[in-house]
Amino acid sequence: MNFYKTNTAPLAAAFLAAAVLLFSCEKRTPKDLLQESIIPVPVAMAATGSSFALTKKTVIYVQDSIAGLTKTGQYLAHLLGPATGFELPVKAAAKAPRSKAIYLTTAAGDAELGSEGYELTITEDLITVAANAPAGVFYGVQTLRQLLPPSIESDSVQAGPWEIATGTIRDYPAYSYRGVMLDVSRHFFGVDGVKRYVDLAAAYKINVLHLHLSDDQGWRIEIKSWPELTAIGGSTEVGGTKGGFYTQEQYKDLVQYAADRQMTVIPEIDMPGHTNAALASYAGLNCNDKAPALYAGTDVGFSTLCTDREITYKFIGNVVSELAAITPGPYIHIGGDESHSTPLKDYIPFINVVQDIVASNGKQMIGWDEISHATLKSGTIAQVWASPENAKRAADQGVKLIMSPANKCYLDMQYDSTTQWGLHWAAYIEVDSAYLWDPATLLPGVSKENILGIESPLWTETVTNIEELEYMVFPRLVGHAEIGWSPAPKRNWDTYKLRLAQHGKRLETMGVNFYRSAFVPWDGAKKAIAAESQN
Ligand code: TNX
Repeated sequence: MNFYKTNTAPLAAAFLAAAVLLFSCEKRTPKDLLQESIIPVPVAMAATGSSFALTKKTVIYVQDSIAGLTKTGQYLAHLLGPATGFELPVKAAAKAPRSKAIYLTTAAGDAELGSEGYELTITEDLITVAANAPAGVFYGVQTLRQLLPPSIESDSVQAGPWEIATGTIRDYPAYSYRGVMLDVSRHFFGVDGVKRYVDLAAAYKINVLHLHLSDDQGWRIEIKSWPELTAIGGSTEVGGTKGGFYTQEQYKDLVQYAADRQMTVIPEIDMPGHTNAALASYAGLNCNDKAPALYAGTDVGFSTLCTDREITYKFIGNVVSELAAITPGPYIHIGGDESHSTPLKDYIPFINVVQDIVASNGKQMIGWDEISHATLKSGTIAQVWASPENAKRAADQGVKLIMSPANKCYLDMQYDSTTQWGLHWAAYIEVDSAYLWDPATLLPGVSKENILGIESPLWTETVTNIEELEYMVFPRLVGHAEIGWSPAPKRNWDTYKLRLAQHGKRLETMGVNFYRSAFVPWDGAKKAIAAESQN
């Protein structure tokens, strides 16, 4: 019998419609997707005015047998669990489910989205996060997270309801490199603290964690072939307090934790300057064969590896090869900044040799902008922090740039003269100033084509623990995240500061110790409501 060709069809359809109505008759709260405070602001949004209700019956489906997706599905379930009290199951599905589900898929088949973009479609019955690759799904999940009330970030059960505005979001990043740097040398930060930092940064679609692992004040990564680096060089930090270091196992664990959040770890070993901790550990790395004392101050520019000794290059070769073996990402950062005790005639050949060492270990070299004095390979990357001339010289050599201008990006710069921690040699950087710049137009001779992305470094001469770290990082990093992700024409301080104000509640619920800048109307919404109720 061909059911659809008989005249019972209209009746059957009406019956079906009635059944659908009956089973989905929960009243949906009208909600406007365009009113939501999403950071970074997405490329495109369209609202349909209703809402999806997350309940204990919601199921998270991941497209069959894609490993990265299952992890992201579980990540989402863990994210939603504590505040909702729901134990949402994560199941594999060959095709899109029909209702009461969140569906994660990499079958978007949509070239415009690239490898990190996503399309998030929310109907009354179904949420779909579609991308071309797991990273895109992960970022779609971060956006979805921001569509729930701030109380979703609580670690104890909250009242709900958990309603998500319906509509569609299409989104992909302006820059492929969106980084944070943490200096664990001046003050050491343990694995748990760094993991928290990774979690917070990943929530804003940051995809690189650059670890500044060595400096004058401390060597922080186990190198099995040179054990004194950590035994001696890792023992102290600024102020002379006890230092610390990561074992290779701990580092690998951190790398995996970051990878599960779509973040690539870039290890930095600073050279030929900023090396007192190494020089104190091995006398032979010094031109006079004398190991200096450990250094717990905050001066820069006084130390250098002995650039004409064979042992120096054996040392670097061993360090780079051990690091390369535990670093799946494509980059090794070799510092190269402020080598004031290394004459330029020695510095240039030194950087050229180190560049070859990094390449022979299958990695691309990153260095601070001073490396532009050397002859750079096409895969090398220069990180701009201070000098427009160095930036232009690197761009003219055809290499890509990471933009970290100190007067905009340095998270150790004080907000204003009253800030308790930090320095101000480059600038005071208020929350608006950190946001109000465009990497593509900042420097003469440097345009978007030259730029891989942006990175926000936190130097820790004055920052000693996670609470202080959070205060310096938040909320400026949130603005940097928007600069790195959102298209320049979509960025606007007047609308951003309102969205950021809403995120204050999120950060608070996450327990983040952030700076309540007077330039952001944190309680503006509350005031508006209070004013209304007085009328
Ligand atoms: C400059 S930036 C440095 C660091 C300091 C920082 C303090 C750079 C490549 N070098 O050694 O920690 O200033 O703001």
